[in-house]
Amino acid sequence: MDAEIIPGLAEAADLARAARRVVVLSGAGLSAESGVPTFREAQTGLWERYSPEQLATEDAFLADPELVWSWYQWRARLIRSCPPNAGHLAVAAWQRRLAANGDSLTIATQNVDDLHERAGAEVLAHLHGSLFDDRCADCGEPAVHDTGTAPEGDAGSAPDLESILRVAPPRCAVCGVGVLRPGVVWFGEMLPADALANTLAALEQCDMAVVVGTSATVQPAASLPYAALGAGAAVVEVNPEVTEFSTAATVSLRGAAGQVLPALVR
Ligand code: BJW
Ligand code: ZN
Repeated sequence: MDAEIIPGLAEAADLARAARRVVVLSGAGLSAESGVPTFREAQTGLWERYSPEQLATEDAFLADPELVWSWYQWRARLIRSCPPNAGHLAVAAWQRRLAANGDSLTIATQNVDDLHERAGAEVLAHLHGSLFDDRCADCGEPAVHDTGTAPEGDAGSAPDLESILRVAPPRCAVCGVGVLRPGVVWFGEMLPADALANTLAALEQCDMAVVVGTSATVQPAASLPYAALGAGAAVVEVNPEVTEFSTAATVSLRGAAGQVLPALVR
């Protein structure tokens, strides 16, 4: 659909033009047009093909560190091959424009990729961590190797777990005892306290929030847009599908981020 004729776009664009303190809350759908799979979409979502219980909990890692490490290495390689899309670029350009006027745009993302950064934006909070911030599973120290560029090679298609190329997680160079784990937040783990607190503080002071590309099902991230509403801000949702948050949003724009965000902030 042509972004210009999306219901609510004109109202949302007016809000965007007037806003001086913006928070963008992004989820996996923002990176979908870059080729990064989301989690819960029918057919293409990672949790349609893989079991989060087998891959995305601490117990899963303790039970089979090689399997979990190897799967996350595949995810990291895949993301390395994906460029930022028009949605990431629009957010980055909007951030620069507001900053040049002495205003602000703060990004808090649930995404473990680095596509906001590669689009040129500064990210306040990676609420669910990052695929490129490995740390020791024992002592917690960050990996000393450069994980920012480590996972190279062909990402290939989504691997079968039975035949995935198994690579043992490297041993921690700091304590020499533990092994490295991906720096992501698994189910049952707490979000980084500073990331959550800083995001809440930004939401409490913003005049507009944009919630883009999240199914709004995973807590506590799913509750964050309500903090902006509670502070009196307008909250615009961008998503091709209706979500749990749609009815609460000030304006809910039904469309893909790569189309809607450039039109919203033009
Ligand atoms: C587009 C688009 C386009 C498509 N443009 N849009 C019962 C038991 C145990 C725990 C719980 C429980 N009930 C609740 C909990 C807590 C749990 C939780 O919320 N679970 C629910 C699923 C039920 N939460 C946690 O455990 C969190 N920690 C916590 O709460 O600590 C306290 C606590 C401890 C112990 C017990 C209880 C509480 C941690 C959550 C960590 C989530 N981690 C993951 C994996 C990260 C690592 C990895 O990448 O593998 O984070 S799960 C996964 O979901 C990932 C994502 O960040 C997160 C959110 O997904 P997101 O971004 O919303 O993606 P999708 O796929 O869901 O949606 C995509 C959307 O995009 C869709 O709406 C599309 O329509 C849209 N879209 N194309 C715009 N082009
Ligand atoms: Zn260690």
